Amino acid sequence: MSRVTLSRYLIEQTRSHNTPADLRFLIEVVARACKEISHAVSKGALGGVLGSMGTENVQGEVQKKLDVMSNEILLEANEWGGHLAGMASEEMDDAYQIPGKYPKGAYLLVFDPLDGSSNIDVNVSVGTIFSVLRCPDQYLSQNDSLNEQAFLQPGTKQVAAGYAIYGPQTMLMLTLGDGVKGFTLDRELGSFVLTHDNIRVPENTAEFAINMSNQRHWEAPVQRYVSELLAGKEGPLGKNYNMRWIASMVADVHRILTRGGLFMYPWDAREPEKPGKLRLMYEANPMSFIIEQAGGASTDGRQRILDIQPSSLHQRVPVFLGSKEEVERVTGYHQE
Ligand code: P6P
Repeated sequence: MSRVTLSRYLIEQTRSHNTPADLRFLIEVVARACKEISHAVSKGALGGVLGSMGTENVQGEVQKKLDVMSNEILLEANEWGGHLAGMASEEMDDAYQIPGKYPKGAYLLVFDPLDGSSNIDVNVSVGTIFSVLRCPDQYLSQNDSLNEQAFLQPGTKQVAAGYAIYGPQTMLMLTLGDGVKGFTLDRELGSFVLTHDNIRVPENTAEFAINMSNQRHWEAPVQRYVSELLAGKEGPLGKNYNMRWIASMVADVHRILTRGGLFMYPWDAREPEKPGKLRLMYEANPMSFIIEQAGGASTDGRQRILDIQPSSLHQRVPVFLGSKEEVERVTGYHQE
């Protein structure tokens, strides 16, 4: 059987689901940028790209050289194409305005250019997370600056979401709202090839992912639930659980997408004014869209993450996502 590349998949989606040409072009451009990021990441010390910039991003996090480089790769790849009204990134305080010399389009691209970058210097998988929204008509203008309000849409408004994971293989996981597809980068051809046609998250699991060093800071219900997981067969859940924590959301979510599991980054008392560590617009929303499209569930502990009405570009949320049964057990939240 001839191999289905990302380009062929997108063309066939256009025929079967009327995927707009500009959206198809957007995904192709983002995928190409991810190939360039993968190449830079894989060079490591040989590319002079490890280590920090000595600067901090809007989150107050130290910026790695590859954070800034990956951000620039995505901006430069997308700004000229005429498919975007604007961009927003974990690495930039404000929305990115499309330069006046280029035409604007109808989509908004939001991304974490290099998630898990604290792992780069120790050669652990990192990734790029992206989310695509339509720009509301009232904000579309070829001449005026894009108002940041245009981005503040609930996750249910996403038209596409995906991530690239730079691990032993470079893969692109993508949803256009019609299930989740996985593409593996064939480095010899330079093409993403469809290798996982219809990904489903197993409904139940015996594996959870959380940073246990924060346990004393969690709310009581989360502490109780995690202690039940640790109690294993002898405990109330009646089965033994395994634990993984890579501290790279892309890698932890990819494992869950592949073999099931529960990912948790709860609110904790270290920074009580912040509702969590992970960012809604370019981490929680795209990952929640993907997980739901694969039959999983995703909540902030009280409501469906995709229903949250954002109040700011870099808003944070608690995240509980993965195998539906486990998400429901820990949060009492029911995913339709
Ligand atoms: P901690 C990476 O910095 C990140 O944003 C996610 O990719 C990851 O899941 C989380 O933070 C790890 O956080 O507190 O365990 O280092």
